[in-house]
Amino acid sequence: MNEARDWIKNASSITVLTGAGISAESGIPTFRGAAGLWKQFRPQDLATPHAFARDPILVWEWYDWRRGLIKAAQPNAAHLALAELERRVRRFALVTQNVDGLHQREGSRNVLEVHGSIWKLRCTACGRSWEDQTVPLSLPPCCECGGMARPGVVWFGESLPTEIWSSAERATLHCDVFLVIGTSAAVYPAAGLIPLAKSSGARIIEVNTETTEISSNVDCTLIGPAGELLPQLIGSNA
Ligand code: BJW
Ligand code: ZN
Repeated sequence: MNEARDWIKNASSITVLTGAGISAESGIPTFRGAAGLWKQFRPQDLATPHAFARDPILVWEWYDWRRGLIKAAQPNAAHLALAELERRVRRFALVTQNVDGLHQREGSRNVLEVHGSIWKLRCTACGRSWEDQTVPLSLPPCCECGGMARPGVVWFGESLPTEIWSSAERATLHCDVFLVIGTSAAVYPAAGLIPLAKSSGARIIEVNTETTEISSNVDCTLIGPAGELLPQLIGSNA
């Protein structure tokens, strides 16, 4: 912990990759693991373009339920620690796989949402995208063309938003410290940022409640809840 804290203190450029685990202490379920969403629901029924084409109502019901959980949740100490870190470091980027928007709610600014946002809707006919925070959602048709809206998230088999992904890769290539927080690092291409950071010479620090497939390839793994460890690591509770 002390050594990792020094790497952070001395870094002038930090990039962070977060996953569902950082929002777990806010009461938002993760995807994998014993209490994960994929234990209860099959990803192929809910998180693919094919699933939406087959049963858009079912998919929307699931997203509407998750929007309700997220809206009622509050960012936790880990989100706060990262927002504080951003204010202290010269160059900072927060690459998140999360669609919940909790980083922004806690004040993080340079957030790259590589899997989209649950608060965005996109027209399946004309591609127009808009924000909608209502819960429950009344699912209005597109006001330009009347087409059906879909959640503005990235499903399996879909490409990541090009510009945002390029920014994430650039931030990964040019950082001194790369923090990996609350992700199983099982989903690509996001997980591929970790070896990319390593090959460009960054120190990699992982924070997770358990070891993951990347733990043996990082410089330091801190085991424990992000809401407890991040304030200590970043010195925001000192
Ligand atoms: C705590 C904690 C606490 C708990 N504190 N820690 C290369 C190799 C193999 C496969 C592929 C590959 N390239 C592409 C693929 C296919 C696929 C993929 O990766 N599949 C793998 C699963 C095998 N990838 C894709 O399809 C991607 N698209 C793509 O590659 O496009 C190119 C292409 C186009 C066309 C054809 C082919 C290729 C898109 C992936 C989209 C993922 N979408 C989802 C849903 C988003 C919308 C929604 O939210 O509904 O994104 S799936 C889900 O997984 C979600 C997450 O962002 C993502 C990652 O999960 P995450 O965040 O890591 O969460 P968990 O639950 O896995 O882990 C939580 C962790 O937290 C655990 O480790 C806990 O221990 C820890 N934890 N509490 C700290 N308190
Ligand atoms: Zn439209």
